[in-house]
Amino acid sequence: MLIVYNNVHPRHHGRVEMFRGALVEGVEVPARVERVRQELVRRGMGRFELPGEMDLALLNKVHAPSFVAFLRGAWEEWVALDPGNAGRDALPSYWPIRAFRSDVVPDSFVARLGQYTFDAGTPLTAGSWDAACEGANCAITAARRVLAGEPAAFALTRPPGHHAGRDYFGGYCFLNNAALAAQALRDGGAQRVAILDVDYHHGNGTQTIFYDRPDVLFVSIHADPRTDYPYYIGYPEETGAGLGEGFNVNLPLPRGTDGAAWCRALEMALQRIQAFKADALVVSLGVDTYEGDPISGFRLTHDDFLRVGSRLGRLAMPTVLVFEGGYAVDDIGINTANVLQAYLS
Ligand code: SP5
Ligand code: ZN
Repeated sequence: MLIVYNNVHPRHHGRVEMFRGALVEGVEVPARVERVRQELVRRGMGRFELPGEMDLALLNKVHAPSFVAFLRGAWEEWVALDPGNAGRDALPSYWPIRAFRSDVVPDSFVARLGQYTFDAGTPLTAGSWDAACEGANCAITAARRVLAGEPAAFALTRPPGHHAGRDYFGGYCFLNNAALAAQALRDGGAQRVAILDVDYHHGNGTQTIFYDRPDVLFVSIHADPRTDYPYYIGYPEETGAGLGEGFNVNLPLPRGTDGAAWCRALEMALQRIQAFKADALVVSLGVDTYEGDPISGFRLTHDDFLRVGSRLGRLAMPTVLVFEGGYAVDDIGINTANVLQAYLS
C-alpha cells in the first residue's frame, strides 16, 4: 500500500499530561509510528513516500485562520512567558466555560491557550506545530494520490487528528488530518465523501467540522461517552444540523465490547455509508480498540484487526486511511499492519 509518512513526527514529543491531578508520562509517543513503520517494512507491504508542498489555503479553510496562527506561534509565546518554560510542555490551566465571555481575546497567553483547547492532556511542545503541520500535509497528499487513481493510501503520522476541531486542539490532536483529507477529496472532485472513524474515542473534531454539511457523512464507532473521553459529545442523538441533518451517525458501544459485537456495529456503519453512495472514503484508523490498550476498554484481538481490514477492502472504494490512536506500543505495528494487509488481500 502507498504510505505517506511523516518523517518529522518525533519533533512532537510530549513529556507529560495531566491525569487525575498529577502530571504523568504521556502515552502518545514517537515509538507508536516507528513501530508501525517497522512492521510494514518487515512485511514488505509499504511503498513509503514523503508529502509534497503544504497546502496552507486548505488548512485555513478547514481550520479557523486565527487558530492556525495561534498554534504556529504558541511555543514561542509560551517560552516568552518565562525562559524556564523551554524545558516544560505547555498545558492549559484556565478555560472560559458557559457563563464566561466568548467575545474577548485576553493578552495573556495562558488565557488564550484555554480558548483553543478542551483538556490538559495534550502537551504542546517545541516541535508540535512542525509535526502536526507535516502530518496534515501527509493526509492531504494521501487524498490527492487517491484522487489521481491510487486505490488506497495510508497517512502514517502523529500527532493524531480526530479530536481537533475547526478552532481547538485536544485529545493528543492538533490538526484534523482526516477532515483535511475529506475536504481535499471534495475539492478534487468527489461529490460525496464518507468518513468512518474506528478509533476507540469519539471523533468529536471531525463530527463538528462537518456537522451542518450533507456532502460529508461522518460515521463513528466508539466507546460510550457516558463513561469515556471525550464525555460531552458522541451520543447517538447527534444526527447533524440544518442541511447536514441525517449525515452524522454515532454508534457508541459499552466498555468491554469484543470483536464480534464491534463488527456488528461496523456492518451498521457500512450500511449507512453504502446508502450514502460515497465517491470516496476516509478511515480514521485508531487501533486503541485493541484488548491490550492501556487507556481503553474494548477487546479486539490481532485477528479482529484482520477482519476489519478485509471488510473495508471488500468495499472497493477509493480510500484514504489516516492513523489516529492506539497506545499498546508493543502491538501497534501488528494491529495496524493487520488492517492494511487484510485490506489489500
Ligand atoms: C487520538 C486519541 O486516541 N486520543 C485519546 C485522548 C484520550 N485522553 C483521555 C485519556 C487520558 C488517559 N491518560 C492516561 C495516562 C495515564 N498513564
Ligand atoms: Zn483514541
